[in-house]
Amino acid sequence: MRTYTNVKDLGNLNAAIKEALEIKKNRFAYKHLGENKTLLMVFFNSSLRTRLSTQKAGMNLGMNTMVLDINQGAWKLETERGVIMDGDKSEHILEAIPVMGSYCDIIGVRAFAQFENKEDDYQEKILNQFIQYSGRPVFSMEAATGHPLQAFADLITIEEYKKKDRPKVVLTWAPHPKALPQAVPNSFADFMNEADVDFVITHPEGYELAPQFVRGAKVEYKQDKALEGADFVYAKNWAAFADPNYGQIISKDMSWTVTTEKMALTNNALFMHCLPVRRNMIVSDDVIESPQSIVIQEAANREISAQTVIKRMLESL
Ligand code: AN0
Ligand code: CP
Repeated sequence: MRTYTNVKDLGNLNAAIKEALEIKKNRFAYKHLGENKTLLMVFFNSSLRTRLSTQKAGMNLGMNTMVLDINQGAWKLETERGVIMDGDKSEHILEAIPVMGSYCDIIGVRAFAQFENKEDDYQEKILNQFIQYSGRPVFSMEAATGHPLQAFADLITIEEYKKKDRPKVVLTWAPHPKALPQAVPNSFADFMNEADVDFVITHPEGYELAPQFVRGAKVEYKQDKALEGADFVYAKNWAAFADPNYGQIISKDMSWTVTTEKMALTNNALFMHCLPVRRNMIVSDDVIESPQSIVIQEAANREISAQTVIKRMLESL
């Protein structure tokens, strides 16, 4: 595997889930693969889970791991060609990327949507420059439009906890004080559309996601109706995608918070969220602390999704 940015990069999804569950049973079985190999993780944005789980995955595989926080201690990077660099940016990304590539064997990149220009975000300008210029296999650790390590971990979690063959999985928008990217819901939809689940997306009008991710999924504007019979409730906030409101908050409707009353509409559903989560905005204390909440188990599976992807990349070196 040379790139990991979306569900298609995994090939056969059932085979990928099977491989992940085998890795989970014995996570040190492939320690020889990473001997004398170096993983570089480059962060343009903050992280708790991705940073720790991906580093742990690399270590499980016997790799040396290095972390670079671009905004803390590295030179500020210019990302556009043709700019006269007389401002605060000391280095161009077109030198920085091949230099980073020269010190490692595999690169993970976190570079969120900047919400300045929809085309730049949806063309994945930063991630694609790493793919093009690093000379190394590159995986997304949440880029502008996707978070495929999260969605793969989510799918593994659903596979582990489902009580029926084709569970109903509901992705629900929920309120949040800040404008958040569409990366997590995009990738969740990308994966659920390929998985053996009954997938429904619910959000207030105006929060429609990009059609290339929604594809054939059911979209229901009434949250209560969408939640009926749900086996999994996956909550997430995102800012508007549709023009002219791209990147903006158009509603903070607190009636969309996932509460005990909302969970009562479901088929005793399990509650999921990628974390970090703002309590009593996205989800009530009672729901996230209830036995129905599997957010911690879901986060733990980030180590497994990362390890499956890095293992495949090591095998392709
Ligand atoms: C980020 C987001 O919504 O994309 C990261 C989630 C994994 N969340 C925040 O910035 C709070
Ligand atoms: N879920 C997730 O990616 O968390 P972090 O932003 O803490 O890495």
